[in-house]
Amino acid sequence: MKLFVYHTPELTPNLEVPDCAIAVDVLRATSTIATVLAAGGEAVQVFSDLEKLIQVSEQWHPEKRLRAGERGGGKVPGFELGNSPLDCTSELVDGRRLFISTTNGTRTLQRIQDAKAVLAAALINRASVVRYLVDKQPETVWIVGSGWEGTYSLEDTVCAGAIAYSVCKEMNIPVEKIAGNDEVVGAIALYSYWEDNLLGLLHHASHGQRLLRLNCVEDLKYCSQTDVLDVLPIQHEPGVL
Ligand code: 3SL
Repeated sequence: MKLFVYHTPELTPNLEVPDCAIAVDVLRATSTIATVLAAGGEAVQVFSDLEKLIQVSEQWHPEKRLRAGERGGGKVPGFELGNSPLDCTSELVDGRRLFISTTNGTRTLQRIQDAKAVLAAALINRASVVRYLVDKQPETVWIVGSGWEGTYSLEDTVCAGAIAYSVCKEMNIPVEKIAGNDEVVGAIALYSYWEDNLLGLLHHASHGQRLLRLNCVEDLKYCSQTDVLDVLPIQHEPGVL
């Protein structure tokens, strides 16, 4: 297995398709997706475009769907949900499909949707993703951070590092054997430094600060936990996990 970390979807190679691609958006899209599926959501369907989301979800029974839209951290007017995983209780999501569009995370999932296997990872479901990689041993794996509008984000890199670190540990192999690019080594170093204070890192990160200005302190707490959800969001058809 060779792991590659890309800090943003734009940095992924254009003409290659990996065996497995993992989208990461700790704050907050992939944390929300994992939460919805763990809470009994029927599926999550992702869109980069709000108009398209509305058009496709219209074909779904109103009682069987939920629409979530986020732009700039805030909820899109007219949608039932924004992008807070804390709103995704099992009472609300059980048996329903979530149609979601966010600024960066859903774009990442769309960018990698042609990979042979597509997963969504956050800190909260890291162990499930690692278990999948160790069991299936895909040859090439991309871990793709969502960043913020094309720029680097600390929280996605630390999660990429948490995944890579744990894969090395579970497989008992040194990082040099598994790292396909330098970013893997950098991500593991970041995780090793912040491992015991991930909440501190999220508070320090620029998007964490943006969310704090929007009073989302509880979201940061929730998203900073590791391995608390046993759920593997995996794509069944393009854009649907
Ligand atoms: O950028 C995204 O996809 C979102 O996760 C951003 S937010 O955390 O909902 O503001």
